[in-house]
Amino acid sequence: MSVELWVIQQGLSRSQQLQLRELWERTGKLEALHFVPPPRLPGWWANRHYPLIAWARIQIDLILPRNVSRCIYVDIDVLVGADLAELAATELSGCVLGMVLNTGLAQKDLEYVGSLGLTEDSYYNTGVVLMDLDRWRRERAREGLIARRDSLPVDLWFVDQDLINVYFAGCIASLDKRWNLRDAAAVPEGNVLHFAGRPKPWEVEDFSSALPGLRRWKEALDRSGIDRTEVSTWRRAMDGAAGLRIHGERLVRRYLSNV
Ligand SMILES: [Mn+2]
Repeated sequence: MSVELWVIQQGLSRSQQLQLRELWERTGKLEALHFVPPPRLPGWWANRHYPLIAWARIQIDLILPRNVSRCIYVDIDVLVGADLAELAATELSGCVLGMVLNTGLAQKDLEYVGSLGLTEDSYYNTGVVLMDLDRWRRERAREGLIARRDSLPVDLWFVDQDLINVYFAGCIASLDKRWNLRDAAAVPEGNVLHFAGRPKPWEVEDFSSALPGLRRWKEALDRSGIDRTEVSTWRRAMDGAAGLRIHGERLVRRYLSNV
């Protein structure tokens, strides 16, 4: 089976893109590779923890061509140790999306999820999403999601994840937890490991005392031959400026929603 891959990215240099292309070409299974920027959205949808690019998954029909009828969305903070072809063939039982339940929420998070009208048994993690794109387009999901955002609080703790869960509530196919295993102490074999919490693998300084999953991420990185390049000062400055603008937009939005 061959794979067509779209990388939703901002600020990857030419040389980084080339390194990634060479890495995937070495598998002999790459059909095509595309580097695409995220479509635009209002700045105030971002927050301190989740940049605007996290929302790109709700605009998937603007990113992928019309002839793509099914796709798997995968976050950046994962280590895939299972055959995604098996996930791609999983039955969605008439649902637009399939996801893994976001179990193990802390008490304060459970209360927050409750404020959205959801429970631990109806709140899914959006780090890995199996999507029926034909149905998504037919039901005009992007337009519906964007319209629904306006009726939710300005501050969403888990941004796109909250909106997706509220919007698709009651019609999400529940996937086996191995497709989005949020446990850095687990091993990747047979799983999609999702480093949803902290630290992120790229924030770990000393892997010798890190959890097994994180150590395996480092081994995979070393095998890939990809440089772990520092973010340039220019890029940091640009991100800082964008962060300030977004913070300003959020303040205005909060003010407007209170008057
Ligand atoms: Mn993630």
